[in-house]
Amino acid sequence: MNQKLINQNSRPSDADTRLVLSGMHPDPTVCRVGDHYYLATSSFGFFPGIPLYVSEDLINWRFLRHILSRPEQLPLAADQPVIGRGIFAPTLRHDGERFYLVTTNFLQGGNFIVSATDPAGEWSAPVWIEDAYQGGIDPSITFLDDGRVLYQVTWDESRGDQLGITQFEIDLATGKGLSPRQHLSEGCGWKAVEGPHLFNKGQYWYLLLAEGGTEAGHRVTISRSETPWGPWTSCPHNPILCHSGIQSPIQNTGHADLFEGKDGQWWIVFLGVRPLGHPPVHITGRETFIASVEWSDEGWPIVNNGKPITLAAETDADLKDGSTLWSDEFSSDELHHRWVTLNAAYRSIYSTCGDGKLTLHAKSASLSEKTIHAFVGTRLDGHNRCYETRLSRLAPGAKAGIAVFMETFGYYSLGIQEEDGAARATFTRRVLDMETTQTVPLEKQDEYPLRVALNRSSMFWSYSYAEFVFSIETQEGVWTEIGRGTSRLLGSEVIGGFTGLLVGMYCLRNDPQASASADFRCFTATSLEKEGVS
Ligand code: 6LW
Repeated sequence: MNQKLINQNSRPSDADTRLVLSGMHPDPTVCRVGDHYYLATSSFGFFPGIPLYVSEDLINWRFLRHILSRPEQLPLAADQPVIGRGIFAPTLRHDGERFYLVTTNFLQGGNFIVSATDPAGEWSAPVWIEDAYQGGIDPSITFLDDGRVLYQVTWDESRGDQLGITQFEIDLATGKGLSPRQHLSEGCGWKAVEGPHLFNKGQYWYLLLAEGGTEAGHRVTISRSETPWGPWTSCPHNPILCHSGIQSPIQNTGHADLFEGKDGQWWIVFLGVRPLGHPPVHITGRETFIASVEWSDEGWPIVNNGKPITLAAETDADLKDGSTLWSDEFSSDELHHRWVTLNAAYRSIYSTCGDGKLTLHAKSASLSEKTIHAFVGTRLDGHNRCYETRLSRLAPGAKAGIAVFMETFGYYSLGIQEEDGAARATFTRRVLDMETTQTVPLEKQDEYPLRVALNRSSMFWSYSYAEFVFSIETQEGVWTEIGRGTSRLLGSEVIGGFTGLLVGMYCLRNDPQASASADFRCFTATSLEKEGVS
């Protein structure tokens, strides 16, 4: 990220709109404690869950830890879709002594609270909201000066109450409701009212909402009242952020959190996508952006001086200089935080003991099975990327390789298996209910260097339909393409859900009873030259 600081002492400008977290980082929430800003995002069926970042200048964000890092904090069901279960939108707040995070484990327990005094340390076990008050998504909390805590949640009619936002007083230590639930708002006129955040500024209580649904119509609205219980007056220039119908590389902007900076300047973090093609399809998930906020004389927030969000500075997510973004030598007995597993805690899937290799223990025979997979992936965070790994050992009966994965019904994979002294490579494309495989015989090799490249140049009749190209390096050092597939068919608009693509390593087994494993040596990510694979 270029080093230009967000100018803290002059009027913010376009230059102060940024892509903060690239790759899937939706539903951002921020709280400031002293000079530090803490940012967390939702994580669905990824384990570990809820990445937490810290910054002092709102430009440079350092990964601190995953808040949900223990299996008991994040029960996930192996047969459930990663893209639509697990952890939905969180809210992060600090009461002057302790950090609190409230969120939803969708259809696996519902809403719960975790907390910590030291954000970098272990966070507590979940405190589940008591049954009578359980339900809905996007919980949020507001600390009142008298020590009481208000809890807002997107309530659904299945609970027999009015659709919209509901509020009640809560005991964060027990998850118990301390006041009757009260309907708060049904929004400012658009569908799918969600992502509530209530805060006080001056004489007003402001209720920030996401509306329109987390697709092209997504938007942020705000209303205010002289009490935290309403009645509410909508902001006359709602939506305060919406890119529907706006010419911008960023679309679907919505689900936001508003906060005051240490110098009194206000900011908004929000989700958005960087789609490709027409109609737009996004593959890097909903990402986290930031923009400056001014307050009008009438006391209403104005995002980015009322102008559409543009990415002033070329974000490193799209650097096209062939530079190596990172390289993982698996030299630690802990996996780097960039890696996640799906619907299952880490340790049951891989083992690494810091001797320069990662061992995956097969759990399934195909990535299309609705079960736990020995798959370890990292978020795709740009449109010009090349990922390489070296498959250094294949146990008998194992087939392993590199994959681009959204869901069990949305992935491309290149796998190697060896039998009777020979080897073969299988390229699989699974898109919804269609699955194709191409198998080519190979020379048996001591090691199989595997590569997947995504480049807008290797296109499918139009510039902006980037393709994934899968290759193997032969013993003679020649990279040989085995298969390719358009990125479009793996986009969220095609596969569905709330996540983004992962790129990673996997190991499968032919015989469900047999134990099979594979070793991978190093994994490297490079940003590609625009002019195709170098
Ligand atoms: C999240 C809701 C939303 O809980 O999508 O875009 C849901 N907004 O607020 C999942 O991210």
